[in-house]
Amino acid sequence: MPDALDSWAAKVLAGDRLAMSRAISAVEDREPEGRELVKRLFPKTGRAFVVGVTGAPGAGKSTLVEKLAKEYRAAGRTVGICAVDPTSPFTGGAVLGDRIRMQQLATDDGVYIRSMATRGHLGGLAAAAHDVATILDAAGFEIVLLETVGVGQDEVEIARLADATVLLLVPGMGDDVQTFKAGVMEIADIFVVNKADRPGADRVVQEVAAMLSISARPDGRQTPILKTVATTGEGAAALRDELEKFRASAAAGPLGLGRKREQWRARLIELLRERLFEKVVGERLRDGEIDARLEDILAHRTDPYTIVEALIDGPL
Ligand SMILES: Nc1nc2c(ncn2[C@@H]2O[C@H](COP(=O)(O)OP(=O)(O)OP(=O)(O)O)[C@@H](O)[C@H]2O)c(=O)[nH]1
Ligand SMILES: [Mg+2]
Repeated sequence: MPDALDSWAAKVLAGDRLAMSRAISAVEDREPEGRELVKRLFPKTGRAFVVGVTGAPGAGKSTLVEKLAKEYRAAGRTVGICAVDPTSPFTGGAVLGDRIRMQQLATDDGVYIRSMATRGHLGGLAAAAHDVATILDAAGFEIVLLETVGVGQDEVEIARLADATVLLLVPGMGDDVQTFKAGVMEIADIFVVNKADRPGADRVVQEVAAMLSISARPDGRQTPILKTVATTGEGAAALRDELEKFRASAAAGPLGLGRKREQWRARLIELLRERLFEKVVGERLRDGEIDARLEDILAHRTDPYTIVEALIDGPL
């Protein structure tokens, strides 16, 4: 007999907005029913093209995402948008700004927009974003745009789950192109130099090109570098074209499959880490346990390795 979760899942699959919003809240809060829902939706997913849009705070991600969504709408595609904001939960001015900016899109039935904050839960951002992508995919959105702020681990995590990752740079970042290099530049499938109406855009393009020339991608593909003015929409059509080109090439070959395999491997390991940690914490760590153990370490009575081993392997 179908249970409440089955009918909830059926509503998500039918594109019911309220059911989707509740589903996203559930995975955002890492609630068990969110997991149960994802289990039911998963077999119906795998069709959406998930695009991660990432870059420094204020680079113009939301503005560009909105324009890109319009381009996809003009091409008849439905678009689900999720703006992940790890830094300013709930009250973030950026989130409010996004809402206002995207109001025009919000009246379009072929678009769904959601902002998400991580609320400091275990596993956090990437884990929830992954499930949100699954929900939007299940609800039938053909294109899923994930906006994420940050300059490090977050980008890498989003890149792991996206089918294509767009990295935004802006003129006037100075040495930032240098700092981006470590670990983040490699995740870009497409570079976008936004705010190209400002001086210095060409220099950024040259810097990125120079950097790319010394570190070729393992797949030998030339990473495109585009210029955009997100506020006017200039370059958004070209970005969509590049994304579609990338999609066609990546999906066609074994490279795309290899990427998926690695993404799911990383996802599985991440989930294992999350669940094992929850299990150990739930079963073995009593309130105050950590502090009690800390006393042993601070007094140099017991080393931290022994304590961890005792917590994991020792008697309950
Ligand atoms: N001159 C100019 N301003 C832009 C351009 N794109 C965005 N902006 C402005 O830059 C500011 C930040 O834009 P957002 O789209 O909110 O940037 P964001 O990267 O989403 O910001 P966060 O989500 O807060 O990290 C806004 O005032 C935009 O109007 C552009 O191409 N040129
Ligand atoms: Mg934004």
